[in-house]
Amino acid sequence: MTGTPAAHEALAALTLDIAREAAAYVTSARPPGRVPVAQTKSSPTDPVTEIDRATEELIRARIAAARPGDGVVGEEGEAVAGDSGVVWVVDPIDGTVNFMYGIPAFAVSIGVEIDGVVEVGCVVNAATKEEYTAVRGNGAYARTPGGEPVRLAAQAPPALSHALVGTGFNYVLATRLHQARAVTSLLEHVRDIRRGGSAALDLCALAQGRLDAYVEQGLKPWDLAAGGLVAAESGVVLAGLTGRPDERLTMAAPTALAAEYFATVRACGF
Ligand code: LIP
Repeated sequence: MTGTPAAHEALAALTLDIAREAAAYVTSARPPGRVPVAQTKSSPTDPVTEIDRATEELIRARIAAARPGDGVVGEEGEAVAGDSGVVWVVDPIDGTVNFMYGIPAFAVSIGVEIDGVVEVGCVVNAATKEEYTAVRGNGAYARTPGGEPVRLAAQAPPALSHALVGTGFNYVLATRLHQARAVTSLLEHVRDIRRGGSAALDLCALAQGRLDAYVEQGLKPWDLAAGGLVAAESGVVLAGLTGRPDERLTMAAPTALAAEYFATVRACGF
């Protein structure tokens, strides 16, 4: 039953409901000024706030109430195996540093895997309430508050030299320095870069035509699951250094640009 189109659409509706509720909580719970750090993780500049944790608890509670046999993999809590074949991949606040500083680019990102394949994705920018949704094989859509869903089709620039590239830098210094050197090389080949601070929103921006390409090293499954499906369903090709996108490297570009862009990224030493 979980594999039918009707089941996917029902999962998509539930995912959007949960993401909307979580995004509303994120903004309602945010105090004025800078949000205090509760703990750091991979490095002293890799923060988690109490609101990250509380938001993931809210999402997990809604999933358990609606679909008690499903598994959950989340950024802030222990993995839950489940026995339904459905696993929820959750980043309660993607762009935590942006959230801390009050930069309006932080998102609730929820992907839903069925038998190991992400079939549903939802990214809600908690600051702007822009929503991005995708069901595998049924396209990707963006919706602004009060508006109707608009189907997304990624746009390729006229040439690689005109590509606006989204990227990010890792919390771990050694990885960040490696990325900085590679981005410096890449800048010789493209228009410019933008560092938005949320992988999920960067991938949705690519789907929406606000970026032409994307590259980042160090993404976790919860950074990539939902935004990666939105991008793929808008006509974006995603790849890793030697195959599928993963933590080692995630590259993304519209089909017409992909081969040249991927070769250039590899040549720049990412
Ligand atoms: C963030 C990613 C972003 C990356 C940041 C961080 P978080 O996830 O979405 O692309 O550059 O370093 O990893 O930590 O805010 O959930």
